[in-house]
Amino acid sequence: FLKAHKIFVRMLHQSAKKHGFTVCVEGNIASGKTTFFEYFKKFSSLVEVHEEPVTEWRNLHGHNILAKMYEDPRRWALTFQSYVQMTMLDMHLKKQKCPIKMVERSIYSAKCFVENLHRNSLVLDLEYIVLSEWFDWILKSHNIKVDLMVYLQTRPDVVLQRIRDRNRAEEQRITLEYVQALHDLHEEWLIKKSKFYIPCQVLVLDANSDLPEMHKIYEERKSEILFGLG
Ligand code: DCP
Repeated sequence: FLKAHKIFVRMLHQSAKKHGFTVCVEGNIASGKTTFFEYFKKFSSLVEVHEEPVTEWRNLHGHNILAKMYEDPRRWALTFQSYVQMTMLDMHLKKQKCPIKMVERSIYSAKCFVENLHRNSLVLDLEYIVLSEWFDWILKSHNIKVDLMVYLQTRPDVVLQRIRDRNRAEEQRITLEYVQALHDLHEEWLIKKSKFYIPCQVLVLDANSDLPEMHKIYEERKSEILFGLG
């Protein structure tokens, strides 16, 4: 098994090295992006992982901007989302050192959150316009390369249960309606393909199962995830 594994890793290495491959991992809140990365971190010579800087969002020069956003979205959603947009751009522009770069979410999925906030009047029309102008300018003026999006598709009731179980202080106010709305936007975007721009092919994985089952799925689908859909 070890020998086969080594050969597999060498093959992946050779192929990905030629091109440099970028994978963005998308999905609802608590869809299992962190677990996904835990699995792929074992290919450390091949894969570099760029996780969302949630720690920074919780402590930005001493301010918990994530908490502020949930406490008073009308006041803080624009501030939070403009900072998220900047941190996403930073992740996209980070120089790639390994053949495969994995990124948690993307500047594209930040749109789902902004859209949801706007639909619920938590960002005003003009705030929405300013964020969108920034977004369009970023895409026009930077080369943001994404080769594959992995969509961890989950049921809203499943993610809500995970949010309750992990019990992050900032996320206590999240309701089923909120994760349902984010779910619907992800589905419109990545499944129906009727909303927002998709920069590449999308691999959809059922991510409702528990951890051991998810690891099995990643093991079975790893060459598609690391190489793309061809
Ligand atoms: N968030 C947000 N707007 C964004 C990105 C994130 O409001 N544009 C919020 C939602 C969560 C927190 O930030 O409360 C972390 O978001 P993620 O869903 O991206 O990360 P998770 O930690 O939930 O990922 P997972 O559990 O899938 O590993």
